[in-house]
Amino acid sequence: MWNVRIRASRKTCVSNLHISGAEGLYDTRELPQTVTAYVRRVLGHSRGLPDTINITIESMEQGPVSVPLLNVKTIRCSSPDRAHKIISEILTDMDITQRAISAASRVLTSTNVMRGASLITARTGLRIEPDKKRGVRVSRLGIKRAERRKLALSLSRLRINTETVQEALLLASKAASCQGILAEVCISDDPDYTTGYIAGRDIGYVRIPNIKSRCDMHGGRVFFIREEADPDPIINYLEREPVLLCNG
Ligand code: PML
Repeated sequence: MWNVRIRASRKTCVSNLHISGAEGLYDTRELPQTVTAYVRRVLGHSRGLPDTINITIESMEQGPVSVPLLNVKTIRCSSPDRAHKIISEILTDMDITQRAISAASRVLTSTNVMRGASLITARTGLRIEPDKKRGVRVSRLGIKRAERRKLALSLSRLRINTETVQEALLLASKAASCQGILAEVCISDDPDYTTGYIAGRDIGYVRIPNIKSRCDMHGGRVFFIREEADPDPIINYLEREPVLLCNG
């Protein structure tokens, strides 16, 4: 199988603005149409036209493992304060300490948004990702076309069948299947996107509306990891091991 990744960006006077990205795992015969579809997608993005498009097509040495998608639910939440309380309660029930929750909160409310995720130890609340600026990227994941269609159907029934939800659910499902990870919390850095989520093997993918206020520039992704876990295999799994998601 092949991992296809695309990233589109545009230089501005202050930074290199990320416009959009996508990735998936594909058979050889699917490559030409996939690349065309990805390029079309980044050219049609609401953030405007990119001035650079990077495409990586990488052959996977190892076959993918199959991982079930998490169950999705959306809870009622009317404000960021309420969201913080809900998230704290869920994490506390998982024996994640207040210290770790506060460390996560600092990452998620920083406007210095990391490209990848922070890894936070569940008891001592230490950030153990090797590169604090880049974070850890969840990559080498995909879904077969028939499974994508089934997913689209079930999300349509919930009226949330968007690319954003699909991509976030795929990523969260791969991460939740990693042995050392207890939970994930994610807030989009898009100032117009105010729904975030908390996810984990036992709780599923729990969407939280109003996790931030409109126009807030902060966001990010954190993984709470078992205190005693070795970070290297976790990072290797998240970043490098191919995973195909399927409907459970
Ligand atoms: C959803 O609505 O379920 C997706 C929430 C998080 C999106 C994070 C992102 O920007 O990738």
